[in-house]
Amino acid sequence: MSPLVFEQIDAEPYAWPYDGSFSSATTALINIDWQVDFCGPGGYVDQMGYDLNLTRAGLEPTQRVLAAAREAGMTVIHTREGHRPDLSDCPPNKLWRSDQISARIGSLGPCGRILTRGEPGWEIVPEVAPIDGELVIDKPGKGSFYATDLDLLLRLRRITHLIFTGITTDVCVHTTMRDANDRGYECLLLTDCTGATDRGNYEAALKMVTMQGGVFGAIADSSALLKAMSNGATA
Ligand code: C5J
Repeated sequence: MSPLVFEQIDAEPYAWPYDGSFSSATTALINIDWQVDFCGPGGYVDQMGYDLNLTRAGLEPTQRVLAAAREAGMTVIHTREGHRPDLSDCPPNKLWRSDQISARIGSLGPCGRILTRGEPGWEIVPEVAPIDGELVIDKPGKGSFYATDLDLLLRLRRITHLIFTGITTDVCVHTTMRDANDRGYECLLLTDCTGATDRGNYEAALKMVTMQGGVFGAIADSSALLKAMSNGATA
């Protein structure tokens, strides 16, 4: 498939990307932690007592973006937060904290063992599940670069631009976007394709991106991205 080039999109605080256009060959869509544990009934977030409507809100627009990225032949990457069944990659303080809020990592809940690889709660929800050929990154932490081969995979594909969806905005999405920005990737976060366990945190996390002229990149509604992607031209 020939690469497609797309024009800059309406974004805050600058038209994204900074370098004028983006290409299906050098841009990756990164879907962060769309797992049952973070947005499904009986999962980790539900066990902690947070409102699932907040973390599920971005699912529908993300489905549309995912379909457009697949059609354009963009690299699509999914991430999953979770630990080895023996919890040998789970820092004791993370384990302890989860216990304090009655959602101990590795303990049995309605969706199997909480935040544990291979369990039903750890799976990506069907609406945005990976298909054959898409990359899946398993990570023990909040950031997607820490203790994973994500950076290597991106560099080998000569990816320079990253578009983010996922949950939660203020935790795994932010940690990953900040790290990606430090590594020189040009980042865009889709505001309607992400959510947090708290509305104020979601809003604050979006605002933080826009400070200092785009301190970690830019934010935009998925409609702006889809508009640009519907007008792609071959390079
Ligand atoms: C959290 C995540 N919130 N995926 N993980 O613990 O954001």
